[in-house]
Amino acid sequence: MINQTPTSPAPQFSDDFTWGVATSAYQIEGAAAVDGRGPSIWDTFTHTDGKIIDGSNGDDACDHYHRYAEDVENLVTLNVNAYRFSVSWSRVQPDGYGAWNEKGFDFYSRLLDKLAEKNIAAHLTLYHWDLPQGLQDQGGWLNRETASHFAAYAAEIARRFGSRLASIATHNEPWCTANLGYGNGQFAPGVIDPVAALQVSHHLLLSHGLAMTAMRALNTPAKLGIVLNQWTAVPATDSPADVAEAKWEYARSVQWFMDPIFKGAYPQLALDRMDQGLFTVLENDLSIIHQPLDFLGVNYYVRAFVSTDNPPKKPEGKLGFTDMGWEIYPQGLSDLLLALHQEYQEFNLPPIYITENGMASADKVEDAKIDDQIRIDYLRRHLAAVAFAIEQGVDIRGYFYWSLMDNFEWNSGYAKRFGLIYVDYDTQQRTMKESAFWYRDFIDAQRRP
Ligand code: IFM
Repeated sequence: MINQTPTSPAPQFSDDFTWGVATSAYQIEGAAAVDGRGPSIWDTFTHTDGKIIDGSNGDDACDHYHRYAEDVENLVTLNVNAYRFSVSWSRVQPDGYGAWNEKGFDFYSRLLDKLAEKNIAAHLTLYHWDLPQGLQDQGGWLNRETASHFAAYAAEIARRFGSRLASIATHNEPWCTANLGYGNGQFAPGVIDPVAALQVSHHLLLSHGLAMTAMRALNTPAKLGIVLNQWTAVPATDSPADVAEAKWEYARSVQWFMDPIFKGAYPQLALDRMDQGLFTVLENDLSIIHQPLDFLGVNYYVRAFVSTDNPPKKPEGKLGFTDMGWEIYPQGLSDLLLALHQEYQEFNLPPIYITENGMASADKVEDAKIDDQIRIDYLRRHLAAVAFAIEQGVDIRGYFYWSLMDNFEWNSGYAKRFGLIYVDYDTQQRTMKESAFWYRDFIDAQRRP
């Protein structure tokens, strides 16, 4: 078991370990209608009454579009050697099909230049939830054609930028796109239809496969993969009902995306509990989805604590809960990594990057300082969990904290702060939190002989 006490000796990672922070386009860029960017489903959603808790939107966000140079300087201060960001599809192709927008590409080119100048490896995500509204108007991810448009967009990004990128991930957390975007409607486009969510999850996987094929055909030097949000599913009690429910939860969330990619089939346990007639999978789809990856991105925030009681049992939360109400449970990260290793190693599991891990806390500026000890403790414990998994033989190559700076937290608006850097949204001033200094020093200590 890992020693989760904060006083345990700091783990030592290899010299070539990737240390990074992550962001996504809609959450930080702002400049929503600047230089020809087309609207995305998140523009539409945030401008619909009642969808975002604090009534806010990403029109300005962190104004990263104009302040990217300062933000890259902050990456340098943080000591990271990698930066994970996403491209706003509608910035580079306003409708999601048809004409490209050169000014949009120019922005990402400027960002890549700046990162290269500072020797920071660029890890690009193609789709972090912001579908061009033009494609939503044609049915969005429920329309199979969207997968082909996505592959064309992927190829264009790889063709233009592939040689300047360390990696390209097709999707970020397709589970969220399907289940929150189309299942419970909490995210854009706000559809509440679990059957549609199932079809969307398949089209997302199909689009991943088509994009991989298109980018491989270009021989892009960037490493290619996908980023999945994952968790272990822990039964609340030993009762057969809770144990069965936990297995089902793991099958429908984690294995639902992992199995088609690595095994070429949807998990039988999940299929057994759903009406297979509900979604359409064409004959070659699974062979398109099932192709080798150069890396797997794992985003970990919380375990699933599964109970059949009504209301469901809650975990004790010995280490507390984040400002999102998510249990702080670092052991879940090592448990998850070991479970993935065990199940998928024989199915060509590639090197893993922890592409997101982080917490929201109710940070306050006091005497020009943000003393977020809770985040330091969170980081320390989760890094210990990563180190433990590496010791156990899991091939993990990097860790990206979510997020570089506070930003637009989807339907929670600006109320939830995940950043290492505090953002004052009135002035756009960035201030390093104590956790930023801690992360900087931790990374520095890893590089010492
Ligand atoms: O902010 C999100 C991010 O966009 C995707 N993963 C989870 C984060 C925290 O909720």
